[in-house]
Amino acid sequence: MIVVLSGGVGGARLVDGLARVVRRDRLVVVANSGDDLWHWGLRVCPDLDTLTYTLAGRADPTRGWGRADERFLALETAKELGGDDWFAIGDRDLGLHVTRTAWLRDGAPLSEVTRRVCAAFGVGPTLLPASETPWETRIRTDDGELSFQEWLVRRRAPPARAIRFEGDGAPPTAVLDALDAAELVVFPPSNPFVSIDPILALPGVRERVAARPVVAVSPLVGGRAVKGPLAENLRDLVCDPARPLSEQLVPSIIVDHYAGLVDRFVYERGDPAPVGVPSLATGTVMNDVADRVRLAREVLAFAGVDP
Ligand code: FO1
Repeated sequence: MIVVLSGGVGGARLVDGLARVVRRDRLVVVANSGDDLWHWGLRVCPDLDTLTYTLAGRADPTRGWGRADERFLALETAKELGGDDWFAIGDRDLGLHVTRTAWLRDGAPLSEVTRRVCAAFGVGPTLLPASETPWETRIRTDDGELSFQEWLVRRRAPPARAIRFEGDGAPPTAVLDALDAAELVVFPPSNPFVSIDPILALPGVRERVAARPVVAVSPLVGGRAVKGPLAENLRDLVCDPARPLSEQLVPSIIVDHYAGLVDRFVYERGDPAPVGVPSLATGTVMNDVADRVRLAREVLAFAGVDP
């Protein structure tokens, strides 16, 4: 079994590459639940949905999240009425949230709801939410604590002073079983603080991951995050204000964050090599499907695992 712990866009691209090279019954993908929210009275699970849409070939190719060929007529109505319009839910996407919320209200666990969605959309690998129950990432800012989406989307990522996870998070049994059976655990190029850490913080996860071979792919390229607020998180949470940022936003900052967990590290060719862990320098930016497949093959070969 190959188990991937993933956030949204960056993670989903490598997951898509892995899904194209690994036998479907050998790949388990665990989606971060910390970004999930109630919006318009509906349960919305952005990372789970980004992975679902990407694996189903239905993701919007430019935004990376939400559906391709999307329209926002419901959002327009909400705006016209003076309702909440800061979080852009598209009409096609809305259909998933309505259905998921109804199934959850009928008593189905989130993992079962996800199984039904994946079956209907023809998703091959097993996709699991990291938590069956709400497990929210909370960001402390100078103006108080915010939920993840309020912080990222509504407030446009003001400096994060601390991050914590709130709720009675509970991984589905299938997540723990998959980790127990994992030949390899993969951390794709997702944000360590707000995508991977929320999964690792769930009961039973970190110790299982630590007992398995782990390969991580750097989410930093040339001192920048490929997508999202990672560079700002690093600057605000771990960098030394007395030293130039350019010296610090390098792959080793990610390796240090994952100390004790990661056995092998893949990073962008041309960036400074991290110390203390076997590493592979290659092209980590995935602009098209060929890049996703090539990187997936390279990660597996470097980890010594057959697809
Ligand atoms: N990201 C935005 O920047 N603005 C949005 O309005 C927005 C809406 C949205 C709706 C559904 C969904 O699944 C994702 C959405 N995202 C939006 C992306 C999301 O905020 C983040 O990219 C992920 O949570 C981080 O992985």
